Amino acid sequence: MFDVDGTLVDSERDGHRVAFNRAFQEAGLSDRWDVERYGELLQIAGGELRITAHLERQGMPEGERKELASKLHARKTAIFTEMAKQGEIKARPGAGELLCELQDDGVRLAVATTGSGAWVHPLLERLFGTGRFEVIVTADEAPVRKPDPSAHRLALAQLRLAASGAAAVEDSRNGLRAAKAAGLACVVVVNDYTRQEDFSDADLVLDGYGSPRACARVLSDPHALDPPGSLAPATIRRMLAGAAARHADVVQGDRPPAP
Ligand code: XBP
Ligand code: MG
Repeated sequence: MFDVDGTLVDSERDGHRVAFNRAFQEAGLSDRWDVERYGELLQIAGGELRITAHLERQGMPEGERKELASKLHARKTAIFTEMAKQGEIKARPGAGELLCELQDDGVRLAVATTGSGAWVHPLLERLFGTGRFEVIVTADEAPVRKPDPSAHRLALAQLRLAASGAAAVEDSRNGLRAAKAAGLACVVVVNDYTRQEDFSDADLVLDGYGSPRACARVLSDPHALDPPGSLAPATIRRMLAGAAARHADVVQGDRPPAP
């Protein structure tokens, strides 16, 4: 179950951030989010809430900022959708390869994102082909943003799977918290914006998907999964088997001793 922003695609710094700034400019506003400021704002999941928080910090009254944020976000969505359709947003290196390997291995693929459906669908279609994913949950279907687990839970329900039968791939603390709250094992593939976040409860943390030419660096491997320089289907399967065994141990431990 893949997240989109920052996980499957490199979309924040040169994608969403640029689209927000264009929307500000078109509306005649002098606000611009530089790379560093945008990194701070990423703690707020969801573009409209991100704009609202920014306007609130500037002291704009509630009624006014809600209306403006909604207008700006609608325009930002249109701009970003066009960027996605034009091929300006790139896949993270190795993401497409991993999807192919998983599919070849018989793994069912899904997306759980808190981005807007308007741009998620054309972006996935252009980069990976939407037919590849059995289920795609966006903010349109699960409007309460991560770290809320509703996107992951809805994807599980649509897949008709228990949490023990699926794994999440995320790039951020918010995404990891959402996946964990839904009961999923979770691999985090960090990027420059999320590298410093707290991933202590992740099942595996890598600095990329890795390839035979550029190995992924393992940042945390609490269950000794020992990935072979890349995130391989076998590693994900081992992670799920380990999570199931630990769960069985806990359930066993909860039972009163046999008479
Ligand atoms: C991604 C987000 C999104 C995008 C902007 O979080 O927070 O809001 O930054 O997209 P995650 P919208 O990767 O955890 O899903 O403007 O469409 O909200
Ligand atoms: Mg993300």
